[in-house]
Amino acid sequence: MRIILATKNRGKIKEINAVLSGTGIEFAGLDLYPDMKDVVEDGITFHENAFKKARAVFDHTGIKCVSEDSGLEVDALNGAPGIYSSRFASENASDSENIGKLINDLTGVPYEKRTARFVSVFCLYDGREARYFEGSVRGHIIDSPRGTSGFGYDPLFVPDGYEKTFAELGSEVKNKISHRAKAISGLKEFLEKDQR
Ligand code: ITT
Repeated sequence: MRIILATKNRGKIKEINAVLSGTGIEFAGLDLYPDMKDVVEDGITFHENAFKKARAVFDHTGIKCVSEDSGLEVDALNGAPGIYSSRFASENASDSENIGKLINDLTGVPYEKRTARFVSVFCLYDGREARYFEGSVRGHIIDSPRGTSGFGYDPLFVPDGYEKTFAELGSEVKNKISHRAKAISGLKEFLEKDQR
């Protein structure tokens, strides 16, 4: 089964491959298509942006593909940064710049009101039909980064039921309980049935 994974985010690629390891399902990266241009993510939902990425890669390669759009929704910020998570501080912001802005925007908000959720939406597109697989995980945003594993906002996010951040818990725990792991489990089930 040849499916292209339509993402340039190395953190995502690593996690997706780790969750799929041992299943026999393997996605090919975009490495073979260095001329693939960045996709403009101007949709207003995770679903729309996931579809835009999958369609652009399908149009370029002609091969079935899977994309993912994800982000962090913070309740005290009315759901921000949401679909703007990767460019929260500025258009080409680094993870640490985004973390800095989030800490700043939540200054003075008490722990019990710092609730948030990570959301992941995968889109599988074969040129005719798009299918979506979603997952989310709730937790709290702390006021200074802790831990070095993972990527993005992981050093600030403490998932419900734990006292450590995703960046402290490490990939073994994160890849069992994360928004991405949950979304992939639906995708995996679908692909396994599809193969039979
Ligand atoms: P692609 O579009 O190429 O897939 P991207 O990084 O631009 O890569 P998104 O538009 O989906 O991907 O943005 C997702 C952002 O949400 C990501 O850059 C992080 O800032 C944040 N995010 C998503 N999942 C996360 C996770 O598991 N841990 C920490 N931060 C996460």
